[in-house]
Amino acid sequence: MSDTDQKYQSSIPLDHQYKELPMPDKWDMTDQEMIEKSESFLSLMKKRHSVRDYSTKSVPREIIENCIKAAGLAPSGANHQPWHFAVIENPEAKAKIRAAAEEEEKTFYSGRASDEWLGALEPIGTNESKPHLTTAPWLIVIFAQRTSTDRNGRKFKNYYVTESVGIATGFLITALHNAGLTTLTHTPNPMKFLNQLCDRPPSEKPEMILVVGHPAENATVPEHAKWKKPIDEIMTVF
Ligand code: IYR
Repeated sequence: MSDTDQKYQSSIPLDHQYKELPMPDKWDMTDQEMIEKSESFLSLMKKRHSVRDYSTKSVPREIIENCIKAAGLAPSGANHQPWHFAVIENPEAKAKIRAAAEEEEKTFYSGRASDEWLGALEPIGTNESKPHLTTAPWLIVIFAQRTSTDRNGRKFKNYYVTESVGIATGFLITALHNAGLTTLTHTPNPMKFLNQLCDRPPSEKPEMILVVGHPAENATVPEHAKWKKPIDEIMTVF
């Protein structure tokens, strides 16, 4: 299958000229209203946890689709939107991903990772077993497009791809949390097997698997994950 296959072609209009529009969706809020908004968003985000224990409870596809639409609104280099989200609900497809991920992870945990890396992971308690890849109702595999192909089959470059896909992934995780869902970012190492399993061209780089669902009744989180850097360490004011 070649990269220029029609199903992989980008609909981005490369012939657009600069034209300005009055800013849409402008709103006015008082400082007090904005403080309250920022506080309530902060308390929502404080309730997001990376969870590894999922229930098999199903999640309507419409929610996943809305959250991916929100991710697709992220800013990106030259507005090229260099991302693709492969969404997997089919149990056999999830089982294949789990088997391939666990195969790679076995090698990672039993020698490929340095002692320093394994030491850093110790407080998180991870290992090569990834049951959440089959229990959770949805997996979203996020692909980054270093290059794309236009409607005429011509290849063009994308810019700030890692940054753009990172921002879109942040939007997605936040949208899913806001919808009441639980997520885990999972990065089996290496990840190239995902191209074949998700039918994506070799020009795309799998960035991560996002596990999406409801937490199991007895779900736990590592205590270490509750430790967050204080504001005076992550912010300086000039
Ligand atoms: N890919 C492995 C290892 C792993 C690496 C980091 I960095 C993490 O924050 C967590 C896990 C795995 O998913 O288990």
